[in-house]
Amino acid sequence: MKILLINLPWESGAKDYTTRQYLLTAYVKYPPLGLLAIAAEVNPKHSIKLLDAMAANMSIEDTVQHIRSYKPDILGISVVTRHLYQMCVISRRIKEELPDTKIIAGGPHVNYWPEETMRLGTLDYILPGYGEKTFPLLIDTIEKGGEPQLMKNIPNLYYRSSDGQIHSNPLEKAPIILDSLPFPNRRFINLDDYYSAVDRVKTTTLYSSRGCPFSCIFCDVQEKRFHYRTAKSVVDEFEEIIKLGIKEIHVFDDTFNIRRQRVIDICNEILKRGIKVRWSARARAVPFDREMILLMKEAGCTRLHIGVESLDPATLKYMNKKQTREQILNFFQLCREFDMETLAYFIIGFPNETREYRKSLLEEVIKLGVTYAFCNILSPLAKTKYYQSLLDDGIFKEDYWVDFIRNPKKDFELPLPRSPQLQKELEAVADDFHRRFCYRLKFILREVKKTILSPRMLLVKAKLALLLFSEAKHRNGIP
Ligand code: B12
Ligand code: SF4
Repeated sequence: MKILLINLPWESGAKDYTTRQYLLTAYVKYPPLGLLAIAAEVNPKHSIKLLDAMAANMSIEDTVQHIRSYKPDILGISVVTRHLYQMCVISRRIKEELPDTKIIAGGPHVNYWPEETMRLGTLDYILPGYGEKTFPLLIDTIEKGGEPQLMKNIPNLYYRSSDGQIHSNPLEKAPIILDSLPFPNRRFINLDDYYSAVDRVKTTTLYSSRGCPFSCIFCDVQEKRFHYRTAKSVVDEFEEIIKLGIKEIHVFDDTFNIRRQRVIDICNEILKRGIKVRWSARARAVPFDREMILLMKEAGCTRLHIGVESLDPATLKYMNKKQTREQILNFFQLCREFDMETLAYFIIGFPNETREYRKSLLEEVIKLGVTYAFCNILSPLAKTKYYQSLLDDGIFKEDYWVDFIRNPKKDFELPLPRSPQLQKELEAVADDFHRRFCYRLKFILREVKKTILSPRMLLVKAKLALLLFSEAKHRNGIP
């Protein structure tokens, strides 16, 4: 059978104001690990192709044309909530034009809203949860004729019986230790198509764990159990990736260092095998200590990403970050001491945050010695405590996300949770933050030095710098 897996295009997706729109596509293009993971154990007798319409900057129409000319027997779509409209348009068009193609959706949106997604009526199957084992099972069952009674044996599956009724099979909990899952199969993509603006050389991502037990009020990572690979499995994947010619690995976990001992074990395993590769990870400020950073450094870790969010103690408390200002300062102190690069994310726009705080933020960030910094704007994402608080307090009169999820609209935009003037001010602060952070002589010289041997990465960085400049020209400074 011909299977086509797609990552949806950006066009007409729901807008939010978390990250400034012009930065979204310029900064990062990373591989769709979810699609690569579900493809890994599909019987090799089937032909699988992957279309990353987002990375290829394709339009909805281009994507439909591509699917139509490929004529797959099975179309698998990975869906995030913000791309639900694109999913509906594309799957409806394919149902009309290729009625024999079976369409299956999975991914973060489907995991959160399976019933509602099935009710949209454009899909044959919905497969929430981890798809590594269930997707190949569904393919085999469809190949055998796809009778509804056979579908009963596929965990998590939503399907229709012959009378059109929706059925769902019981949800199977994913294992806590993920070593039995295959590694994402990276041969379905061209690794050269992916990069981030902070890379120096050819890089790719891996996940060593999934889920985060914390409950920051703005965050929609719903997977609250921490699932992880053991050190052996993580380092096996490092070795597999190195064989693909990759020189730098970015561990894209929700939070890499939740378990201190696992971090230590991974570093020791890298050292034991004598692996020489640069790597980076997404971390929290706790647990973090001298022994840990020393070992990480020895094992090749060169950069840590951290969601600082705020440097104001009251705001940190309000957002339930479970990370104090002191712990954050200690994190950066250790990173400076051990010459570990950092990429820090900040969020502005929390209630009670003062204008003075925002004005002094950039200066504080520079003092901390942060290597790269992002300033986002607080936005009420679906299923977050922050969004719920806006509903509870009557600031939002309707459940706009639920309306969108039941009836996805083109270019959907949530109403602002604050005055338009304040929103404008926050946008100006974020733009000014990025521009002034990047337009420092020290920063520019360091970036050029780091990337001088990679014309491709120099070009990515130059494009980003131009973008920051042209955006700044549209503004007259912070109101
Ligand atoms: C890596 C990552 C990225 C990377 C790569 C994105 C990509 N295409 O994969 C980058 C930085 C580019 C990115 C961008 C964005 N991301 Co992102 N990202 C992540 C992150 C941290 C890890 C995803 C991952 O690789 N997991 C490991 C893989 C193996 O798991 P998985 O993707 O969930 O896939 C499994 C299942 O979901 C399922 N599955 C997935 N697809 C399919 C398809 C089928 C047919 C089937 C059957 C099953 C299936 O099986 C897979 C294997 O178990 C998650 C957080 C998280 N923990 O999920 C956020 C997350 C997915 N991103 C999110 C968002 C919002 C975005 C953006 C829209 C942000 C923005 N404004 O630009 C964009 C658009 C992304 C897009 N269209 O894919 C949200 C989605 C929330 C939601 N409700 O939908 C998440 C959950 C983070 C969050 N809470 O905010 N992201
Ligand atoms: S922001 Fe980070 S620490 Fe907080 S819940 Fe989300 S993933 Fe976990």
